[in-house]
Amino acid sequence: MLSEVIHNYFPKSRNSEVIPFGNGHINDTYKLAVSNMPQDFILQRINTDVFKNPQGIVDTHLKLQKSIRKYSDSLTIAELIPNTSGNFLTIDQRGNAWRVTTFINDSYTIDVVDEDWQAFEAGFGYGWFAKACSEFNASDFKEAITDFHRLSFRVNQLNEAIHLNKAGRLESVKDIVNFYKEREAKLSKIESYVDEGIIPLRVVHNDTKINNLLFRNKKVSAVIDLDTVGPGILFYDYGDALRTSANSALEDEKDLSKVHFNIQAFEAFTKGYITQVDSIITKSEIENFHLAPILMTYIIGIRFLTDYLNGDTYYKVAYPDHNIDRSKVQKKLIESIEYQENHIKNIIEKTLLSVHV
Ligand code: ADP
Ligand code: GN1
Ligand code: MG
Repeated sequence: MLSEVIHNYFPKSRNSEVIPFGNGHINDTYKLAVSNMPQDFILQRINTDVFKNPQGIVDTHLKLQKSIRKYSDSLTIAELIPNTSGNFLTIDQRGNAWRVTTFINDSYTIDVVDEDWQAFEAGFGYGWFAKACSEFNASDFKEAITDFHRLSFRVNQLNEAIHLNKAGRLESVKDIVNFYKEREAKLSKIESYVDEGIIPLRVVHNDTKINNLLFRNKKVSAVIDLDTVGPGILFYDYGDALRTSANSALEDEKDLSKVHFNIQAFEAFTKGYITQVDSIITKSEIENFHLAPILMTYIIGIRFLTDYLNGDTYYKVAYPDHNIDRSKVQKKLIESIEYQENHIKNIIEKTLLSVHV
């Protein structure tokens, strides 16, 4: 299957080496080395259970790669490579959707921030991406997954999973379900700000976890995983990025005593972010930013919980309790954020509100 796909891109190549690559939860990712080609590639089977319109995400990627390079020499995105028919998407005989992009050399990903410069660079990287996308009109893009970050949609999915209890796991996670349920009403209000147009709709990344950035030496060098790029608010990207960039531990850490919201990393991220977005961000956006880490952590936390209750049909899992372990980490992070609420607000005031346009 793989060799058939590779042949579509490199018909003259005799040998190729394909190795599974990275820690993504959604697509199947391989590093591809082809004989006679000086550079390596990333080959990905797009998860079409998740992305129902793979051509749409390829089209979005092409739009970005046309314009985004002018924004920096030091930061980049991977470029899509056409197959021999000139298409950027290859559908194999079984109906699988594939794409090939350039491999960003000498780079690495980070899963846990353990030094402040890493968080600063993460903020710089996602800030750069926000600025580079500010030339686009949200109305020219479509959401890759409808209502992806809409809290009410995610809550409905959780309620349905609770009701159906497909995997028979509900009883064992009642306390976790209760934890999330208790916070639902308080967090719902942010959705209305978006609907009322108080927070402007932009083109944003929508999946800003820290391992969707590539680092080279001690600098951020690329923003990857562009599948979800489309309409959204800066709030989503800022909050979702902090969910991992300011987590003191892994997203699936079993020892919850290691998990807390690292306020120093949070501040460093915010400082890196504002160096890039200072010319585009507005006061109305910043005013709600203090709610972003908690809301985005909450949304991802209930998505992991929902998937656990449904029997692990969405995220890749390495073992049966993987999704509930991830959800417990988000729960612990939420508790830590709640505990430091005032401190978070103060840092945003000091770092962001003083420089807004
Ligand atoms: P998923 O949607 O499954 O998360 P990603 O597009 O994020 O898939 O890719 C998974 C991993 O593969 C990334 O976290 C990164 O380690 C690696 N990766 C993806 N694209 C590139 C690239 N162009 N160059 C180098 N590494 C990459
Ligand atoms: C998925 O694709 P990946 O692994 O970078 C997910 C995100 C979640 C994240 C949680 C399309 O991100 O929304 O926040 O897992 N992406 C999709 O780790 O659902
Ligand atoms: Mg990814």
